[in-house]
Amino acid sequence: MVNQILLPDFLVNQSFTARKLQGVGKAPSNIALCKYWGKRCEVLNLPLTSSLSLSLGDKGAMTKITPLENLNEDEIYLNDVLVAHDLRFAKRLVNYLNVIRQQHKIFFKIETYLNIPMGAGVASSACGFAALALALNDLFQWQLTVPELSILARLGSGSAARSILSGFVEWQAGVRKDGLDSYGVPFDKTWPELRIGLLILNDQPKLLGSTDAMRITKDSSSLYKHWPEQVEGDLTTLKQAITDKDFEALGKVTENNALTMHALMMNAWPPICYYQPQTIEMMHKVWEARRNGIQVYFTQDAGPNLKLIFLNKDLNIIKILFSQAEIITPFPVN
Ligand code: 2P0
Repeated sequence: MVNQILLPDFLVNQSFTARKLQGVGKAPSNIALCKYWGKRCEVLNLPLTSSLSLSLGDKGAMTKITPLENLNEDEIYLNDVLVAHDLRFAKRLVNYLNVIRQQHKIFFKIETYLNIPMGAGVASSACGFAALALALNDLFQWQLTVPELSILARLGSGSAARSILSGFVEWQAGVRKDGLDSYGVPFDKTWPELRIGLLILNDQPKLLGSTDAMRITKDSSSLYKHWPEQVEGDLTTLKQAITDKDFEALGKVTENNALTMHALMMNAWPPICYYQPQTIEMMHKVWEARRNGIQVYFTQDAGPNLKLIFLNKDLNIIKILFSQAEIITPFPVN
């Protein structure tokens, strides 16, 4: 078992001399249609199963990283506001940078800009760590490949492995202990008619983070043993649905995959329940809409908010039924 993060092989001989004044990286957020839930290695964020996501178009993070002269700690800004070092956001960034810089005594000003609602469960850690990995690569001009960038981002947060790419992305679980085969690969299809509706029902920070929730589920849910088999089937069905542009199949598998993930959590001990009354209320509203012939489905991550998935042809009715939804266009529309 790996319990300390070693620098990935591809960075060992790289230079840590900045090649420009500032490195910049930009990455989209993503939502999983087939979820990542459970790790085979917590230190390296290696998943037990592969997962498949859809990136959120121009919604995500932009990060600028500037080496600081004569300072011996990092300066962290989020949307132009200085972040105190004892906050979770800052701690995660500093811990991540400590892994990357290892023995090099080099500190940074890190400026992250998010254009997604904070605390809305739209994977701000995914796009944040992906943008940071890209910014480091730019600053030091490492010329890393896409798999290497994905691995680097994964060390910050698992789902960040998928945010290095855009569109549909499969994060391959891999089998290697060092994780060098666990990275995002494009599933190279577009679907410009797809729309995502973010339903922010509660923006309070969650009580239990994903890392802990995954561990509790994996260790205590008697149903968890069925999860890898479900994921395998769902990945196959999703890829076929995307290839065929079969929206009903895509919606059904996406919604069922999320509900199954939450069922595993309810089956864990202590039980984990990310549902709030408003979550259930909105699920019923989605099901009612479907009974009335509207093709709308939802997915839910480690929080109470729902993400609707529908086609542009139903945009007007969705805007009426779910007036609070923020509409996202994942693919460029001509
Ligand atoms: C996903 N989630 O596939 C799943 C589904 C939430 C529910 O990946 O511990 O922030 O940093 O690897 O990536 C959220 O967990 O967890 C997540 P870590 P991460 O999108």
